[in-house]
Amino acid sequence: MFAKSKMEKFKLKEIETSKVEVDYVVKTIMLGESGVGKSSLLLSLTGKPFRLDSQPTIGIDFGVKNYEMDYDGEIEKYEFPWKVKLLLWDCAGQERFRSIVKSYYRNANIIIIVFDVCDVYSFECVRGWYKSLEECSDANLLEICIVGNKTDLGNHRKVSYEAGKTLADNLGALYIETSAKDHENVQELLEISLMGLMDKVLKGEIELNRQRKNVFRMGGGSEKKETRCCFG
Ligand SMILES: Nc1nc2c(ncn2[C@@H]2O[C@H](COP(=O)(O)OP(=O)(O)OP(=O)(O)O)[C@@H](O)[C@H]2O)c(=O)[nH]1
Ligand SMILES: [Mg+2]
Repeated sequence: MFAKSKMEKFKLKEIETSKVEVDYVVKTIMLGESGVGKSSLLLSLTGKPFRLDSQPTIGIDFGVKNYEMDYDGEIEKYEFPWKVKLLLWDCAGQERFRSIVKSYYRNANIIIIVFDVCDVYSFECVRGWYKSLEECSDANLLEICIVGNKTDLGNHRKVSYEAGKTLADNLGALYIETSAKDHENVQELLEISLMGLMDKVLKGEIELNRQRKNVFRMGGGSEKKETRCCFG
């Protein structure tokens, strides 16, 4: 699927501790209409059981994942593995929280826009969520992943894989389908988003602030920016 990029050369391993020094902090936000399953995806991502009675999010919820990223090959300038802390903001889909949610767009690195494959309206809203990003941040500096969730409800599906993929291609985004209920493709969702982001970093399309210095190889180039937190 990612044959032309360096993405397939990344090796990603989830690590437990958050006490290690990190190379990158990646801010990820999850958007999409109310009820599409964002909080259920967050539950699944953080190893918690699925809830049929999941309630609408009030404002914002939050999760953290830590990864070690290695690269199978030589890249001038970069020393691997990288320790990456991924901060995951689960935003309320309800209209009344829109202005709060928009205030979280700032300095985001990955945007995950979720729709429900059984709900055409939520799919039609994806473009609106994408447009809201353009108003608030530079969409070129982001990795965007569109997610068709609830694939376990196969018989009720209203949006085809092809429709989802075509929309994602048109928006220059990644596309993946998930089931938060069956925990299917959920870890993969974060992994492809993170690898997509880091692929752009390696290509020089996106610059992420490094949290610790000396991650560059000696003689392979110098740091352009001072280390500082990449959010806030
Ligand atoms: N069958 C099925 N149901 C799901 C799935 N994901 C979420 N649901 C259900 O969909 C409903 C809404 O899920 P939430 O995760 O709360 O939706 P949300 O996107 O966080 O909604 P807001 O917080 O209001 O924006 C709940 O009843 C969930 O149990 C899924 O993958 N499959
Ligand atoms: Mg929610």
